[in-house]
Amino acid sequence: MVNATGAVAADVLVEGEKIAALLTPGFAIAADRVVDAAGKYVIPGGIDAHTHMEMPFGGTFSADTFASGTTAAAWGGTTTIIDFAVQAKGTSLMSTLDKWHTKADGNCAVDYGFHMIVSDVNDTSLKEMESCADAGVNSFKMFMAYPGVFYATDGEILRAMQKAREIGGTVMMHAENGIAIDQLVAQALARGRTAPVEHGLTRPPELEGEATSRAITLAAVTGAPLYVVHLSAAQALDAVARARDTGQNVFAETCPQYLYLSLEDLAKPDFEGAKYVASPPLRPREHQAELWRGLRTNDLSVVSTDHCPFCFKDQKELGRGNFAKIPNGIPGVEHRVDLLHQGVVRGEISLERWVEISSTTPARMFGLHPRKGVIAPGADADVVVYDPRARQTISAATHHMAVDYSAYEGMELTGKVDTVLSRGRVVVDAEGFHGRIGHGRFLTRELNQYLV
Ligand code: DUC
Ligand code: ZN
Ligand code: ZN
Ligand code: ZN
Repeated sequence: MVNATGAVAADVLVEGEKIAALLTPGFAIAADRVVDAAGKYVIPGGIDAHTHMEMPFGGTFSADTFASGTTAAAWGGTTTIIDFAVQAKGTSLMSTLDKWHTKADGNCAVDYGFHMIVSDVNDTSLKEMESCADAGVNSFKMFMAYPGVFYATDGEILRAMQKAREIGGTVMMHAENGIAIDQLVAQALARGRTAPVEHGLTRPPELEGEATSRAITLAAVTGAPLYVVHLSAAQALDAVARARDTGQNVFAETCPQYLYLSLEDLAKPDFEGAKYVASPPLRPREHQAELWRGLRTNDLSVVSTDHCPFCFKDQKELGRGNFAKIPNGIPGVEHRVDLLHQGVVRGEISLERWVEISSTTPARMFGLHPRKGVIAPGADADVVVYDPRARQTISAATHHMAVDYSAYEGMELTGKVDTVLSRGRVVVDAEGFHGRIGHGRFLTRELNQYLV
């Protein structure tokens, strides 16, 4: 059994939806069902704190529904997702929350929570942040990118951070300088540069570094906790590390695509690069070593997927002839636990750190611990039996996400999910999926447990 705090040989006793006890092996007791995990790891179910199921985008939707996306999550050993409710400009936060409940409630195979994207900062929505927090949604994403859509000015960010500080909420930041990026995009298009790689070239890492520093400064001025989402660039990591060295409540996540994929993928010919368009963009390969180092030093605390799948056919195609119109996002909810286990296999992170960044820290960061993120008496029995020696090859032909390609097609992995329990029910085992759409429950979340 592996927790973030260490690995021990133990039998995990499950009763109903909860973990009842941890027993010394050999103290066998009568059980209705025994899952033999000899030679395997028993870990807390993965928590993917950043997904986008059926997210509206330019007249289309991200390809996974809550049903298909949470089923794929379960296959990959993730038993909790936190998805983003998206405030459309001119609408209220609470009606947005209702809308996302309508999409997700009764339709999830594993447990789920929400963050709120605040795209319209005004007196009403600032006040509504309090109601959101009371409804178990106390983390608020804002954008320094996408002028005219989600973009918030520094003044708006400042006001939302003041409110977050007041209510103990965490501001999650998409930190890229969208004003400068929009100029670079317009210039590239004016020169006839339309291929997917231009998406990466017009969003240079310096503009992520700059925005990250600015967000950190605004957080310092307001005293708000800041969680930088999908950090991709060494420049941004430097800014986070400096802030953390001063003791500021600044945290960051990265995503598997930034650890394993690069600008070279975005440069693939014949529009294939479109499969790799996400924001921030994939970076030159040199950034990867920095990100792994950040995971070891805890300057990066969490790995989430930013799972936002768009089919290559029909959806990514919208951007043929204009890279700026390619829907942003890479599918990944099914493979995060496996891809991070490769970090253990390659000696980048320890076994315990694997559990910490994929389950325990997201649970604590987003107020789900000790119910989630740990194998301990009283916790929900979200348990994964993981076979560290099994081999698998990632392919769209065998994955369960509702998307027609894999960004990791052909990648060979060591380690594979063997059995998955969600609140005491076996939802995946060697025979297949035994879960049920509607089993997943909405999780109201407590405050960030890392705040000092
Ligand atoms: N940011 C996200 O977090 N997800 C999808 C697109 C984006 O810009
Ligand atoms: Zn973002
Ligand atoms: Zn996202
Ligand atoms: Zn079975």
